[in-house]
Amino acid sequence: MTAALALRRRPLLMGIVNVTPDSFHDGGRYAAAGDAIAHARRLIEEGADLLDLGGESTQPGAAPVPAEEELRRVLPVLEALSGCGVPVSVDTRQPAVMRAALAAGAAMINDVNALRAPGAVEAVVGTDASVCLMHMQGEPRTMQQAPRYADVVGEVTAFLEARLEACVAAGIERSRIVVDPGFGFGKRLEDNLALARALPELAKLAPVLAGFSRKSMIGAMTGRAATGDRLAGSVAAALWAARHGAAILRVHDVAATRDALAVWRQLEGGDR
Ligand code: HH2
Repeated sequence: MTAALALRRRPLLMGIVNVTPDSFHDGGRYAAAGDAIAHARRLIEEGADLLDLGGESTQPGAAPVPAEEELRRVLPVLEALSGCGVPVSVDTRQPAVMRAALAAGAAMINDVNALRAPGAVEAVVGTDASVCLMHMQGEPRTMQQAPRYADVVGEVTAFLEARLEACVAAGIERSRIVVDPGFGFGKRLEDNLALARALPELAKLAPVLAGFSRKSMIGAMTGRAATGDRLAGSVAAALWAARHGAAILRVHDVAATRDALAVWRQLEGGDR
C-alpha cells in the first residue's frame, strides 16, 4: 500500500487481526493461524480496505515477544493472505520481523515504536512499503504507570515531526509515511482527548492513522469495563476521527464502522 492509496478515499478502514494469545480485546481468539486467516477474510468481506496483522500485544503491562515467536505467529497468516485483494500491514517493533514480513509481501509496517529500534529504518528503506510512525511514551510494560506531559499535543506533534523527518532523511519517501498519536500508549484520558481534538493539526504533518477501537479510553468515557461492551463507543470515536481528518481508522469491528461511515457520509450529502 502506498500513501497514495490512503488518500484515495478517506478514511480507509484497517481491520485488526491479532495472532496473539493475550491481546486486550480479542487475545486468544485468533492465535491459531487458521482462525486468524478466516477472521482476516471475514474482515475483507465486511469491507476492510487493509489489514493489520499483529503477533505481539502492546497493551499496558505486556512483555515483549521474541522475534522468532512473533514470526512464527505472523508469517503463515501473512503468506496465506497473499493475493487476498487488500494490502496487509504488519504491526511490529522488531527489525527482524519487519525484514521477514516485507520479504513475504507486507505492504506496510505499523510500528508503535516509530522505527526507533536500531535497524528498523534500514529494514524499510529500499522497499516500497508504507510505514506508520506512532507516538508512545515509555514502553508497553510500564507506559500507563505515570504518564506525564507538560503539553501533550506539542510534545506528540514534535515527536512525530522529528521521526517523520528522520525517516525522510534516511531515504523513506514522505508519501509512504503515516503518523499516529498513539491513543492509550502512555496517556491519561485527558491526554487522549487533547490529542483527539488535535487530529486536524496532526493531519498537516502526514496522513493520520487513528486507533480508538475498544480501548480503555472508550471504557472510561462510557463506564463500560468490559472491552466487549465498547462497540458503540468505538464506532462513535471512529466517526469523530473521520470527521476530523483521520486517513486510516484502525478497528476491530469493520462492518459496524463501515455502516456508520456510510450513513454519516450520506447524511452529509457525500458518496457512500
Ligand atoms: N493500537 C494497538 C496496537 N497497535 N498501532 C497503531 N498504529 N495505532 C494504535 O492505536 C494501535 C496499534 C492496540 O490494539 P490491539 O492490537 O487490538 O491490542 P494488543 O496490542 O493488545 O494486541
